[in-house]
This record gives sequence, C-alpha cells and structure tokens, in this order.
Amino acid sequence: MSRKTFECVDGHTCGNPVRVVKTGHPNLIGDTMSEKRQHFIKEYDWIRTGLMFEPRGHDMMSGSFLYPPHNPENDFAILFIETSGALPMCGHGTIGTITIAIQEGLLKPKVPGKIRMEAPAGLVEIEYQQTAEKVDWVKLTNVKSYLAAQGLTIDCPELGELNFDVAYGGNFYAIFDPQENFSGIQDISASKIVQYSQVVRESIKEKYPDQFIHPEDQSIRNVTHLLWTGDTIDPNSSGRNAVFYGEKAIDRSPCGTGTSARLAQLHAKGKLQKGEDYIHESFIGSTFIGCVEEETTLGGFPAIIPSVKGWAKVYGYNTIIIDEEDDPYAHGFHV
Ligand code: PYC
Repeated sequence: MSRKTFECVDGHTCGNPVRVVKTGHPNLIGDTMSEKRQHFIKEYDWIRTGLMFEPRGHDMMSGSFLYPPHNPENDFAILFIETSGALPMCGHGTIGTITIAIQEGLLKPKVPGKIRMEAPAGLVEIEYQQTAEKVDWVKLTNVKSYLAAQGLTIDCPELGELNFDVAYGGNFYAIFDPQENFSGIQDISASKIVQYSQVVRESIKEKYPDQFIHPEDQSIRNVTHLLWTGDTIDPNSSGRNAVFYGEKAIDRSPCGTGTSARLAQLHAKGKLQKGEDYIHESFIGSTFIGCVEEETTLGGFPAIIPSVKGWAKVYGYNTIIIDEEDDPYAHGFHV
C-alpha cells in the first residue's frame, strides 16, 4: 500500500518543534535502540524525510517515535527523527516528547514523576513535575559527555581562521567561542551563522576525517552540529548559543545535547564546577538550566554526567499522509 498515515501530536520545547508520532511505527529490528536506529536509517529514512522536510515539515522540524523498552526496568525507548538525521540523542526532543507523552496519556511511568528512557546513545533518567493535566518542567540526566578535542583550527571564508573545540553531549559539537575573527553571535544574523556553518562543517569533515567517534558506540561519529557562543540577552544567564543542525537550522531552544557538550567543555577547562547551575540561552532567548551532576570517565577521557531542565508546550494534533503513488513530494524535499 503506497498511502501511509501518521497521527502526530505537535509541540515545541522552548521554541523548537517536537512532533511525536503516535501511529505508523515501522517494525524495527535490534536488541537495543542503537541497533534499531541503524535499521531505521537503512530501511525507513523516507519516513523521517517525509515527516520532517517540506512540505510537511521545515528546516527546524524534529520529532520522535516511542517504542517499548528492551529492559523491563525502563519505561520506554525512543527513536529521534529530525531534519539532520535520526539522532543518537536529542535534549529538546526529550523534553518535548515527555511533556507530550504524559499530557496525552501515551506513557504511564512505573513511578510517577520519574522516567527511565532508552535513547540510542544510552539510558537517560528523567524527572518531571506535573500540575493537573500540564507538565510544568522536565529535567533529563543525560548520557556521559566529554571534551573530545581542543584548540583545533579551520578556515572560514569571510571570517578567516577560527579556533574551536569538539565536545560530545549525545552528538558531537564543534564549539566556537568569541575570538579574533569572530566577536560572538550578538554581532551576526541567523542567516550568516547558517552560511558560515554549512561551509565550516564540511571543512571539519575534510580536515579531521573519522576523528570523532564515540568510545563505546562506533555508530555515533562525526561533528554533526555546530555551537556558536556570544553575549547573553539577560545578564542573569550564564551563556548564549546558536546551534546549527541539518542544512539550514538554528535551534530555537538552547539545545539539550549542545548544552551537555558545552558543560563538558567548560568543566574540562576548569570554568564550571560540579553542582553549579548554568543558565543557557538560545538564539531567541529561551533558557535551559544545565548542571554537572557527576564527574566520571568515558573511554579514557575525563567526562561528566550533565542534567538539562526545560519546558515544552503542546499546540496541536496533526494527521499526516505520505502517499508515494499520488504525491511527487511524498518523501519531502529541501532547497
Ligand atoms: O536539543 O539536543 C537537542 C537538539 C539537537 C538538535 C536540535 N536540538
């Protein structure tokens, strides 16, 4: 049958979209969510592109499917879908998915207020607060995060040579702090950040091939996201970022995996202590609260276990049809 129907609940986490798909789940093979993610990428990526790209989505679109857990002690397993791919982990996606799943009755946690979620990148423990039918906030304790490399350089047309670090927080991030050729995100437009990021990410891939690979899961590799920093809008915030992903997206939320990578980078450089709150602003000024919960190691690297707290809102119900026979753009497009 060429016509597939997906019932979805749409919401946003601090401004960035989250589309939880309730029906139409592909039957994925694997003993872990990492294996199932790889099966999805091989056989079912058209579902992601159909639901995330135009005309059913847009540059920033992101979403998830809920699956039963592999370990009965856990509450559920998650597959993230996004314009940039099926991510190993997504922080804003987690906060949005939990909010939607609890409010819409898609998930009944074993212990109310606490959830154990199997992400492709590993186990994520979650706390949330609910008042009546609304979820007020969600706090996730993320996978181990670490600073993978520092003091790297790349040439960026227009800007010149840029220094950057690479940190992992569920995805690998190249982090650009203000420096001689880049004064900070407060001084450049979103479209310029996108333009620079497209070129810089390609150059990183060419200059540092296969250099960033997760020590325990080789399917997680390469710098996929860029995190540019700069002055905060609110003087009470600790930092502000513009996270680039996909082909043209700037995260509207402060980015959960980006925040985790940032905490790992700052902690490794002695600029953030365990237990200290880090109020992270997004490009549009929305905030997450990050914190280094524990110090640990990963594959020989000093690492941290970060937490990220934020909120999400449900805004609509969406039944989406992908009809391969009838619609030339059934699998989506991007320009
Ligand atoms: O919140 O982790 C995140 C995320 C990744 C890409 C966009 N948002």
